[in-house]
Amino acid sequence: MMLFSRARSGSPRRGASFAAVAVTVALVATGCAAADGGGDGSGGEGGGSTIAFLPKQLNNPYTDVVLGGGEDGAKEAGFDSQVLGPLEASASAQIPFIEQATQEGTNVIVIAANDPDAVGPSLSAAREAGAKIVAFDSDTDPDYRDIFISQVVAKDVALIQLEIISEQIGGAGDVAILSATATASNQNEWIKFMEEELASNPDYADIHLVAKVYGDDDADKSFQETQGLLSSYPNLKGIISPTTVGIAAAAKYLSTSDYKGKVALTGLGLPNEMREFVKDDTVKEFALWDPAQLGYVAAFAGKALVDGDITGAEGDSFEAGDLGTIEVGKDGVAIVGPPTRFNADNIDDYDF
Ligand code: RAM
Repeated sequence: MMLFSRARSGSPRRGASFAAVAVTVALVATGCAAADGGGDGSGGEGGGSTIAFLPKQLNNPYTDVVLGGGEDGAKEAGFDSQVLGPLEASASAQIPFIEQATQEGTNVIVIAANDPDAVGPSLSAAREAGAKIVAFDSDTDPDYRDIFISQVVAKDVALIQLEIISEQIGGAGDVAILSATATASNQNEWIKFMEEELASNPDYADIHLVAKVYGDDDADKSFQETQGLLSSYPNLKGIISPTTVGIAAAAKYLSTSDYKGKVALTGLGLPNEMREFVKDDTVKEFALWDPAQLGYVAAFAGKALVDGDITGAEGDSFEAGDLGTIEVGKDGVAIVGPPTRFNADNIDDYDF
């Protein structure tokens, strides 16, 4: 099977209208609105239950695709759904939105944490009020959530990016990482695995990580950080950007610079954002998963928690609609699927 059909929900048209709704919600969020469907915390068979999606930030095309899948999953699982969250991915910006969802009595909060600890106290208060907490994309400290839906095995995400950069720079040279925010747990976990692998795998003995910089998932800042890396490290052979915002901004910079074709770029990107840079030879290959699947599975995890079918413990399993049975592993982490490599041969097969 190729990619999940819900990739369609990330099409530019649908993604844009969904984002517009989401931004409106964010701007009117005051912390006192009533949730659709009441949300008395009693759960039941999904009817009348509410689910609130709280991504790292709203104005991120990756978020739009994730939420498109989340919205589909919520509908199939019988939830009334809403999206709320900040416009920038800063550590404490999510707290007022958690408080809002709690006051509204939402049954499930699905959160991609900008900081694993900063959101802890407000998530604990939400749980005390009866909400189930599903972390997705970027985990909280495990004490603050019932389950974490991880797109892929974290170490595999790290390894695939190292494999690609190594192939592109002939296994030797200086490389740098352009990340998102410095507190994002998903980014930091992938970077940690990359550093460990570089230090221990003899295949990578001649590759040196010379810098880690943070573009905060802001396109302008990521663009400037790329520029800074290239001027500070004249011998740089490659850049790894494990964020869709970062890799697109770095590709934009490289594509019109003298470094195009000389400095390799890989990481995690959206095919629709990276297509032009693959076609103009700025980028040879990058990776990702199907982000819509992440949102879709998170909604069904919320349903299984509300219905009392799972607690999020290792060994639990739940049904996730078209994606079948999902198993919960160690530390309450459930994995959605493997990463995919995108290059000139296959990029036109994907639409998200
Ligand atoms: C960015 C965000 C997100 C990450 C993807 C790959 O959009 O940092 O958290 O999972 O890239």
